[in-house]
Amino acid sequence: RPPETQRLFFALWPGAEIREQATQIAQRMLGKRGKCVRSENLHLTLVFLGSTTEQQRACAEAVADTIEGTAFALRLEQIGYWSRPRVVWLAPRETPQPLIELVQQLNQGLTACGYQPEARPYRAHMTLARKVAGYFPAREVAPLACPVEHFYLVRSVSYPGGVEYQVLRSWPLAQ
Ligand code: 2AM
Repeated sequence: RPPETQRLFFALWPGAEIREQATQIAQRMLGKRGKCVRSENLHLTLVFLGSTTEQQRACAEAVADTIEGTAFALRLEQIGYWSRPRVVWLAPRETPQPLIELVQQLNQGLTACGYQPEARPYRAHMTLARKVAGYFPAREVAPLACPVEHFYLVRSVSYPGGVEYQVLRSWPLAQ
């Protein structure tokens, strides 16, 4: 029998207020176009681990324990559209240096756990809506200022009605 696995990822998880505001932006911009991500599910992925064994999970958590990250502020202010996955996202215009370093440290450490680092350059984004058909023009919105003081290990559980994200653990970033 193959080992049991969980679908995991490291993420930033903005507070409820920011997620509510992001949902309002999404609903205002998209109306009935596409399927808006529920407020409780809004996040920014740092590193997608995918299918993970118990052993790999322990390894990934040990890597996270060694991270020396710094807290930072995210300004979410750009809406964009990726036509291939058909998602509309909200993102910072510039990726803060501490965020770049956090993702780098995670990717570097995680190679020892048997993960293939993402080949594409990191693009911090919060997916607001999926299955958005047709062109959706990029635009700026009033910035959502988002203090980032932790990062999280999250499990994605799919069920017939959709997906649920379970936050498994959090790690603080130094002030
Ligand atoms: P997305 O929002 O751009 O779709 C949980 O599925 C999280 O992991 C989502 O934020 C999703 O990004 C990301 N994700 C899912 N599959 C992925 C993959 N193959 N590579 C990178 N990120 C992925």
